[in-house]
Amino acid sequence: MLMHVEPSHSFDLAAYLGSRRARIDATLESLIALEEPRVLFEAMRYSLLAGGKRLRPILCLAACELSGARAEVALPTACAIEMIHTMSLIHDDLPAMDDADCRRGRLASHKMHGEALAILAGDSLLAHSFEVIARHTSGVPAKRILAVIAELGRAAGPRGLAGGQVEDLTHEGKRCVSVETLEDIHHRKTGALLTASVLSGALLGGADGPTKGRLRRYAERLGLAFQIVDDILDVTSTCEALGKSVGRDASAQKATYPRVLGLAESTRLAEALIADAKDELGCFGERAAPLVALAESTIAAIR
Ligand code: GRG
Repeated sequence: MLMHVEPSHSFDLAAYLGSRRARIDATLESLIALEEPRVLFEAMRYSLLAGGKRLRPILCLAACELSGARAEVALPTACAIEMIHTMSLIHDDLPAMDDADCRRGRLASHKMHGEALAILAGDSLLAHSFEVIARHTSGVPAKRILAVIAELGRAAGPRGLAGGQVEDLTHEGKRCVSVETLEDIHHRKTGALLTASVLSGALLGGADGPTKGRLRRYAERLGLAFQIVDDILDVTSTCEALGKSVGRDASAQKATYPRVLGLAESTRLAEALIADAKDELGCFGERAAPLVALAESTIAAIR
């Protein structure tokens, strides 16, 4: 039976996030130093070091620690995951995709560097991410590293991000999209990389089967809730670099939870998913405090 998990009031999430982000940002900075061709490295760094929340790498480090290893073991993989995520954001913003002008409070990569360089910066980040894992991970059996590479390759490819994006584009503008289709799109576009982030940490940390199962279910629920919240917040998003409300208006054409279920039901569903996600971690007690607090923070913005 699942234990109900109450919020951990003693856990200081803000301090935790601050120190984790600082560690991740410093490592990312060192992993992509400026080289030739300079314009390419500048474009990679422009998007990667633009100050995202670093949720996926933080999840990876937290899952590694919960599984019994030092977070440091998973640091190269955590940074590689942020590279894959950033690559997907750059390509998502392209005119052929969402055609967005802004990202992370700045001009989108193609608006700043032109389309060709934006595409190549994304491609380079994706390729570099796997090189980083292979070259920089140490103190872990090679078998675990291979399993991580397989997880992340799957999450980025046709069964994950790329496939989810195709599904999303296919359904764009359609009046009737079922909840099942929507769930499938979101599982691939958002859930796959979030889940792979948590599982990679678990694999590197040496988690046993039941722990991996619980972490997977936690991450799947969190991933879906995260996307529902993102859809809800989309309605009010703004771009400081342009000084105007953008509301990611490509999403006016997109299948989203608020459009299919309405705002109230979407909010209720996100809350229920987060409660389920936390319940998966009940048996780990205080060890799961960071992951529980992260799950709670995901829906704080819509409460
Ligand atoms: C990876 C091969 C490959 C292709 C990419 C373009 C594409 C295919 C997929 C799009 C995936 C995408 C952009 C999904 C949206 C996920 C999402 C909710 C992004 C926002 O994440 P946050 O809020 O952003 O964590 P920050 O900026 O904080 O990192």
